[in-house]
Amino acid sequence: MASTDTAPVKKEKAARKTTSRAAPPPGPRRIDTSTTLTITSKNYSSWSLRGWLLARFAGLPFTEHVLPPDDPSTRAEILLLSSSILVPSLVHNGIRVWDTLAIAEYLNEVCPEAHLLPADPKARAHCRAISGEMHSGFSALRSSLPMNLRGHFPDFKVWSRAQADIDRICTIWRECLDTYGGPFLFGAQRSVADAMYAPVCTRFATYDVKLDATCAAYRDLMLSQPEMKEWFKAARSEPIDIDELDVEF
Ligand SMILES: N[C@@H](CCC(=O)N[C@@H](CS)C(=O)NCC(=O)O)C(=O)O
Repeated sequence: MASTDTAPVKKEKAARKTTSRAAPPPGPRRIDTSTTLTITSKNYSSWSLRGWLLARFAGLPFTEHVLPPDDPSTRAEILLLSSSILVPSLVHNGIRVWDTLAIAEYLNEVCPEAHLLPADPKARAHCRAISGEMHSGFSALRSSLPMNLRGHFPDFKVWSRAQADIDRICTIWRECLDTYGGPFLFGAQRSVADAMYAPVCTRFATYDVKLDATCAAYRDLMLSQPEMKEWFKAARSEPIDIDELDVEF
């Protein structure tokens, strides 16, 4: 007799597609319904969050393609979209872009009116530099305080190398907020840098990282963005669980 025990699980784990539409930016725009952003877990995947926020900040309508990270067919499917076998991966007008920073640069080109990178060359260089620092650095923070939106570990003991990453991030934030006047890192407009550091804001909340008033206000502002609230809501209802990350530290 064929067992149906696994059928609901398989159904739950099937890739989910939803259309994500931000408020359109001013000016004419040809809507391309074939634009797709492939991501994985909304609870655990910080790079997925960055890519998704960048597309939303750009105002580009897109269809979400959410792949369950533990499904055996997932790696093969990601490989077709992203040569690095990593998400996020964007397909727009037949052009395939993977790697979060490449997606950010691409979105800045195709949606210039969104000003994902600041107009001023000095600020733009600064924005690229701190976004690059997030992209390639802070490995202690990333490995010891993994993104877990549903988790809350208030007594978490931060080890010294992760604390050094946290201190550097706070210095970056303070310099930006002081130089450009806030409330976002490069002033009134949300930029690539805000998307890059958004998962850090969630980690600071999950692990109750102690922050000064300036950095705490920036964290709270980012966590209260409508796009972040929408992402948190989806993360809460996500069926995927990675047990190792849900232990009490
Ligand atoms: N440098 C890459 C990092 C992307 C990355 O590490 N993505 C993880 C998800 S958070 C991934 O795709 N993992 C899939 C896997 O390991 O199978 C980027 O900027 O996009």
